[in-house]
Amino acid sequence: MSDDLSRLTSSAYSQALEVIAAVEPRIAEATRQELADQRASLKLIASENYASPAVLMTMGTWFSDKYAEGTVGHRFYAGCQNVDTVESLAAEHARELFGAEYAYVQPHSGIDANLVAFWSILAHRVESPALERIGAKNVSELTEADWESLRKELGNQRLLGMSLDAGGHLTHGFRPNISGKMFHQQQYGTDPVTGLLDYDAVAAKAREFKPLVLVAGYSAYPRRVDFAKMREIADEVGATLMVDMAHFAGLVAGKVFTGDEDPVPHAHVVTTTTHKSLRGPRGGMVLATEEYAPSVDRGCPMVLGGPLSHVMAAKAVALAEARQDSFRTYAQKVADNAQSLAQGFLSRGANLVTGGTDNHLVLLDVSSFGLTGRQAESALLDAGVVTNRNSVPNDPNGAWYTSGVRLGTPALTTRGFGHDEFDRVAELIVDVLANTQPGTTKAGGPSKASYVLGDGVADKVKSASAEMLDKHPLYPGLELS
Ligand code: DSN
Repeated sequence: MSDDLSRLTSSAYSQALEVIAAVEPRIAEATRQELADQRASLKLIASENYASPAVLMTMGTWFSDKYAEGTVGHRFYAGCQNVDTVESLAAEHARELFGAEYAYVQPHSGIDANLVAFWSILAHRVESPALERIGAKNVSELTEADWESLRKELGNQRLLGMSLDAGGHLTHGFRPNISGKMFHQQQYGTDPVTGLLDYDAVAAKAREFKPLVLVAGYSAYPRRVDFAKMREIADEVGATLMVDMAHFAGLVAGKVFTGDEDPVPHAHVVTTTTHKSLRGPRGGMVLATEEYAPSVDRGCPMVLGGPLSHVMAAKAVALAEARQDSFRTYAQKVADNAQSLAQGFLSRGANLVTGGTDNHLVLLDVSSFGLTGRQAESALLDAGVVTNRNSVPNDPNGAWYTSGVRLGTPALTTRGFGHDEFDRVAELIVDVLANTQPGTTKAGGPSKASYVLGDGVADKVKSASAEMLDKHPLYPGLELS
């Protein structure tokens, strides 16, 4: 940020906090404290980032007060002309940034984006042909008996996605999620030896299961995916290829993932969040081919409540930022830094799922330290290192305690961390884990949650981190009065 912008941002936030404090001072205080805490910790949660002040400020306006159910030019409320401007601009930036035929920027989150995608695929692949068979143009023409048979068809579809412990997401057909209830689902995993996706095995499963929807994408798989191969598999079995690129959208936008690694030219429908590696506001988005556009466009009110117009405005700002050359430099650094982090662990004898990374995250298997993911996550937090525990393939500790810790580079790369800092981060993490012992339950048995962190380790790591964090301040120049 230039000095002028820093001064303006400092003054804007200081005054905004005064306005908030006049109503509920505890919220103003928590907001100040959140900035202080984020500034003072090593944020390694792979799905988090730091949005620019321009993106953050765009969310704090009166667009929040406007209802705008429907789509651009076709709203269920009057007075949506400015929301139309915002939504059209955000969609235009998204289409041009990703080279997509169609973009839908209303989803409030990644899960919402996936729900819109599921319903769009069902509407396009099941509902439309059923209407044709019945001889109706529109669902409003259906009789109750027609509805009954349509419901049976819609609710009798198959989805094949990556399993949660191989790195897939809850919404890719995992049982406790609605996606695992609304579809008959099966999951594909990774190779038990290499930990890598085995496309032949995915194809074999798809041939046997014949899904309507093949879901690709992940939230904890530290490797790139060949989407051209996934599309071949989908085409062979007549499935719609849906890619959830929430985690790596920034690497697609920044042209780190191109050709077969770019999902947009290969998938029928692509979903994403906007706040992870893409560094925008918290929200979701759907990209689609023209063929799927009309059914995605029905997302609100079919699946979603009224769009968050203030967040769509912030999406437009973030997408405009992502179209700048500097974003490509950032995205490449995110990937390079993940390599540095991975090498930092491997050179110190730690185990990584798949033996490394070629995206923005690493999955550290902490069982060699004698710890569960839960113990490791908690000990690291004591030392000011913010991570999240994560299952590893075939995890003996299940999804709650886990055996892994997931670490990503997008946030600290935004702060300006480079190779040396990420190597040092790996060293500090190994230091914490090597000095953490599993604790015991109240009854004296082995515990998967409690732990004992060696004396002085947290302070030593915090002070080593502080040196790096001070060198790369979060929101440089932003001073709250
Ligand atoms: N919560 C996101 C993540 O951490 O990957 C996905 O929902």
